[in-house]
Amino acid sequence: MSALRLILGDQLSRSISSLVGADKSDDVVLMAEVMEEASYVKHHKKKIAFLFSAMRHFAESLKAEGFTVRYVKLDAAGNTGSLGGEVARALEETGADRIVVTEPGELRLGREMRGWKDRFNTALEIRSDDRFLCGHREFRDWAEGRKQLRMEFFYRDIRRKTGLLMEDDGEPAGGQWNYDKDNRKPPKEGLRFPKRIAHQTSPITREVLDLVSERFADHFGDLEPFHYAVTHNEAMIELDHFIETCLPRFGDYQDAMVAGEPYLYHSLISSYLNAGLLTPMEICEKAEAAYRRGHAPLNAVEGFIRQIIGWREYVRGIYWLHMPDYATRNHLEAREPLPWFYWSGKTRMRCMAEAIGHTRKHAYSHHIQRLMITGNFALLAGLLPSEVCDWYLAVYSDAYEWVELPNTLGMALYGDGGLMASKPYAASGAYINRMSDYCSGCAYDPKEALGDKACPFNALYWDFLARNQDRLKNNPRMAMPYKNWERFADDKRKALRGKARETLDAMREGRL
Ligand code: FAD
Ligand code: DLZ
Ligand code: SF4
Repeated sequence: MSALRLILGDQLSRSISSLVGADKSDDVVLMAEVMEEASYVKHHKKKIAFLFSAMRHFAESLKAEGFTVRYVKLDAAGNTGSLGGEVARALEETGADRIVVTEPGELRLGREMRGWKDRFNTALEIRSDDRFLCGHREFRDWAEGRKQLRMEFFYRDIRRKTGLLMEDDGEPAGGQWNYDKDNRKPPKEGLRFPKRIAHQTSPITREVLDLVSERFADHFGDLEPFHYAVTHNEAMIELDHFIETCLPRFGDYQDAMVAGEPYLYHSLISSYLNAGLLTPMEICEKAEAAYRRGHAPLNAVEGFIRQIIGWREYVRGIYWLHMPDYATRNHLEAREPLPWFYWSGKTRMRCMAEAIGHTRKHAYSHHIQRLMITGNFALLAGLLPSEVCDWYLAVYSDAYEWVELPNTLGMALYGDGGLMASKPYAASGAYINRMSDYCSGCAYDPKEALGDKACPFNALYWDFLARNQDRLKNNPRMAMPYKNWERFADDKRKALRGKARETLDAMREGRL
């Protein structure tokens, strides 16, 4: 009995469950670069290059260990273009009589896989993905009977379960679970950000870059320079560098934004973690050790660990609990098509141009840019959630539907009506001005809501409140903004709504 063990592009972990119990002398490991996965959305060129190169390096490391690996390159003769097609070919050509695979991260592929048993008339074993700290059943049990699924309570359970930042007496380190109140510093002048690691281009990566440049020329984003880590070792080097140079200030400036600085003190590990080059516990244990040896303060380390064992696990839980209908939710009935400047980056709004510019160049922007700049604009302008979600899924190298969708539809767009966020993350230019240095170099004025120079976020913010009043006014966390709106004279309210209409027209006509 030989097994065909399929490893997907985001399953590049030596500990992946599909390899457990593998027989090196009999089994065949299948990995395939296929057009279907590379184009179900038009992924950023860097994302494709990263994954293909990381897949090829991972395959080499398995071969070096003695596995028989059937690696199908995108341009290989006979490549059928789909995972199902490659499984069919491999079954036929290797004589394997069963398929072993770890469950995929996306519902779309999971559904297809479940059909393989009948389609190929063969035994099929779909194993759970134990790289996550919280399994599907555990999340369902946690969610059952709760009216609100707040991340904070879920996170505390995972802290207890993993023992991360816990003291012997069962109390959280430092006596508190969450130090976010210390983590909202605006950028002060003169902050200096560490230079990031640029990994060398290996011959494998060079070959992949040439392939991507030829085959995906019409996809979004700059392919080169390309400095991503593409192996576990390189990703570990990057993680160590983050812990030594950035983690101590990660918390303080987690919400800050600075022009020309795509990374600040962020870790840049999401692409590696989501593809499997790193695992959550190895990251968090290193971060905790940095706290225990006095290298990084608790607010930084707790904040960082919370993102990984809290937010990341929680959004995955939400995705699997509420799919497939989650993807179609549109609580605020937003209908506006995605404006072209999300792709071109050509807009006079400096904050948007910065966030989109970083995205084009690096297939990366940090969390607060995703949430409070591009996400906030989409929320205020009422952009269609499905188009916004497709954009986020395409443009970031860490994007897979299980993590992208809840973050975009739930957290940024309030499309799930408050399942994830206790209130919409709607903010005017004043917030962006406080948390960034963007506004000083912008064509618009964050202090103006009316007139030619008025910051577009301002009138759109008031218009957002006004048009969603029926849906949001009873939310206690929205009481203050609605009080402010109601304090305005009728004339001012009318003028603001008129200005919002003008702003949307300018957006549609490419004049923003
Ligand atoms: P850091 O700021 O250094 O954070 C450390 C790690 O925590 C990240 O690497 C990531 O693994 C995890 N993390 C932090 N916040 C979240 C979160 N909200 N959800 C899940 N994990 C989190 N993250 C993705 O991995 N893929 C996505 O497709 C994605 N889409 C997003 C879309 C929107 C609209 C928003 C608001 C957020 C999205 N995020 C996504 C979450 C977050 O923005 C990124 O994980 C983060 O910016 C990655 O950069 P970093 O590695 O430097 O993160
Ligand atoms: C994202 C991606 C891309 C671009 N290409 C491939 C590929 O050619 N082969 C593959 O096995 N996986 C790829 N992936 C990752 C898959 O899309 C991912 O496994 C599913 O979306 C499930 O998360
Ligand atoms: Fe963005 Fe408004 Fe500031 Fe310009 S003024 S950078 S549009 S928030």
